[in-house]
Amino acid sequence: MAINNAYLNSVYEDLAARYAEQSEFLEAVHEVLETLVPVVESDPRYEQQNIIGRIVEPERTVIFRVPWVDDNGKVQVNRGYRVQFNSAIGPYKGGLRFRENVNLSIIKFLGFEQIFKNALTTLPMGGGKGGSDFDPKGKSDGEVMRFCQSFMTELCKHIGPDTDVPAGDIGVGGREIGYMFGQYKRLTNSWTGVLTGKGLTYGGSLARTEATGFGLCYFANAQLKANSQSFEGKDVIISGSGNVAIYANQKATQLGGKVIAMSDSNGYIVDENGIDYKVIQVIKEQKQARISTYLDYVPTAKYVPGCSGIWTVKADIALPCATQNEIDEDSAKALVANGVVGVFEGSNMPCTPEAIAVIKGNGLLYSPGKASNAGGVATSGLEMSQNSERLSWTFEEVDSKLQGIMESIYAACADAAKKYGMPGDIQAGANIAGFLKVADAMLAQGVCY
Ligand code: NDP
Ligand code: 2IT
Repeated sequence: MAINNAYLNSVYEDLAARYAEQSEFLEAVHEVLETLVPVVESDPRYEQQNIIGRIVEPERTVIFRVPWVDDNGKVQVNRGYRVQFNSAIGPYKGGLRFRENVNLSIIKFLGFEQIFKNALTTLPMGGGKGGSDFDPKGKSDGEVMRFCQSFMTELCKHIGPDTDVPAGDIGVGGREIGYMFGQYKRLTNSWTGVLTGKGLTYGGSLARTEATGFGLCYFANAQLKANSQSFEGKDVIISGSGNVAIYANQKATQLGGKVIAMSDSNGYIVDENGIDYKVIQVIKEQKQARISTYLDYVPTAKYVPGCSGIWTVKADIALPCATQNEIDEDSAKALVANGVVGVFEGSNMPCTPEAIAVIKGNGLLYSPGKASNAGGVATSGLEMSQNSERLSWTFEEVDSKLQGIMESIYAACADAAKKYGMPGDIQAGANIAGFLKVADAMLAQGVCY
């Protein structure tokens, strides 16, 4: 759909023609640009200095071969990516995703979102993202280690504690970070905080594991509270059963909600008595098993194959925490029909544009991932601070900083939305508040990138 401003629309059209095959990237850019109309119309410098044309193009993109030897002695080849999108306000920062469907479009959409998300955290971090079309699922520990070592053998040339600091994302957890950190150290002969999400014995931060899920619920709680609501007594759907989903379950439950449905890429479970996050931890973190095995622990629960049906479960709050475009228009309609009060995004870009229109059009509360899932990268920023000062903070210290950051992100989004004439529109507010910080830094630094 055309953007209602000639300059923004021409930048988008140019991008759409140049990168026609990058559908996820174009979706993410369009979503941001259409909310920036009042911003570029209120300050001519953004157009004069072509800030939009610059912000949609990565500063640097690295694509590389990742060869590794599998357990049968066969030489495998995967592709590695690192998109260094924007360093105006700090070193590039963002996760690494290891999943079969990873391609340049997906890494660029994630890197683009990361620019605004990182700005919202108030910490000095630029935007970047990387990954590979390698999937650790079904691979042995040895295979994962050899892959991670090979991946880092190239990536180490492009990153550094003051240059670019990767972390985890889908398919990259503590194990993968550990193997990559070890290889970086060996290749550079230096111990630095070059990755976040590290283990607690070697520079990791307490509460980083929990941070994205906890942060999501702190954000949702702030938005619910501003609308005279809360988690108390509410039934909650959480898609996914990975890092973000597990700790979103823990915090939503602590805040008085009951998590009745969770999923993986094969199907979903429904347990009307409430899903204990500790059971999911055992299934996913210890056994690397499928969510269907939940029935071995709770035989009264129900398992349904296929992922999208989870949005038809009757509940009050939806927390998508799996992947992009997991809620389409029909799923959004099902949420509306079931009387859901709010959709708060834990995953990156889980709602399609059509789904967002249905959700917002029907008056549901809605928070975009770049605001409500920023707790993960914010706590990565806190890990970087601890590494720099060679100290570790307590769980309570990190958790309370996280909570403060999430509440201030909510306030910044709400304020920006109000200031630009869209009160209550947290999606527009997030894009505007994130953009203003980065754009003003780019203006101050001249045409350097
Ligand atoms: P994990 O790899 O720990 O878990 C991902 C979960 O999502 C798994 O349950 C996985 O199922 C499911 N999933 C993945 N792809 C699909 C798919 N195509 N359809 C249905 N389910 C799917 O990843 P995270 O929890 O770390 O990440 C989840 C989301 O949160 C991603 O969008 C990520 O970008 C975002 N995010 C993560 C942050 C972090 O700190 N980790 C920070 C901010 C955002 P299966 O087991 O079958 O693969
Ligand atoms: O999408 C994200 O914000 C992440 N995967 C976390 C990035 C980070 O650097 O902690």
